[in-house]
Amino acid sequence: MSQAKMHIYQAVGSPNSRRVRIFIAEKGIDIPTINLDLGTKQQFSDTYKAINPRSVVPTLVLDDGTAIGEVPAICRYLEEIYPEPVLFGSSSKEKTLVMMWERRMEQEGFAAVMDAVRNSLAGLKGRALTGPYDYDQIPALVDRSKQRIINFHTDLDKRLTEAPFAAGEQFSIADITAMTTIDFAKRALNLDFDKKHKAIKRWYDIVEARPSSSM
Ligand SMILES: N[C@@H](CCC(=O)N[C@@H](CS)C(=O)NCC(=O)O)C(=O)O
Repeated sequence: MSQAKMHIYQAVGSPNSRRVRIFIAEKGIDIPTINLDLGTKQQFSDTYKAINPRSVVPTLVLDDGTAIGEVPAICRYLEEIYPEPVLFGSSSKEKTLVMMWERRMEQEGFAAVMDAVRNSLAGLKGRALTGPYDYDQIPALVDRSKQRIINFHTDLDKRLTEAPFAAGEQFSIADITAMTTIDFAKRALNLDFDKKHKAIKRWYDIVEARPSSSM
């Protein structure tokens, strides 16, 4: 599985992998990719566990073999080595606001979708949380998670009446996480934002029109 030169392990249907794929497309760079099939549990092979002991994708492996997991950390590294176009903010204030909004998009949006999906899908029984340990599903969490997603849509709509993009004036990693969250909820739960959310619609049309959204 391992090879020299920077490369990335990912899975085609994985929304966390998609966040990184979009980020890479926005940077206009090309990183060799190794696809894992999560359905046949390739993430649990001994070879992959030696690379990412949490058995999750994506993982970025550097030329020297250093393995970087966690989407924001992978993107942060890519921002450091490919600074243009800026996706984490430019000034100290912008960088901090991007980090704040990225965390909010992930914790209030993306994590809620993940919880609803993983606690409801029959195929994920005993796998309610990703990672090396097995956890039973808690069906009562599904309704609460769906309510969290609806609240996320409401809060995102309000935010997008204040600023053109999630973190302010510029497109950033926070928009990538927000768009991935919206598409993930639509695809996996048939839960879209409401028609009354006009600010989301205005923003979504713009981010969806970027070539990176097809990643
Ligand atoms: N916090 C991790 C989450 C990674 C994660 O949960 N990835 C999912 C795919 S979207 C996974 O690897 N699932 C493997 C499994 O279900 O066993 C990150 O930011 O990379």
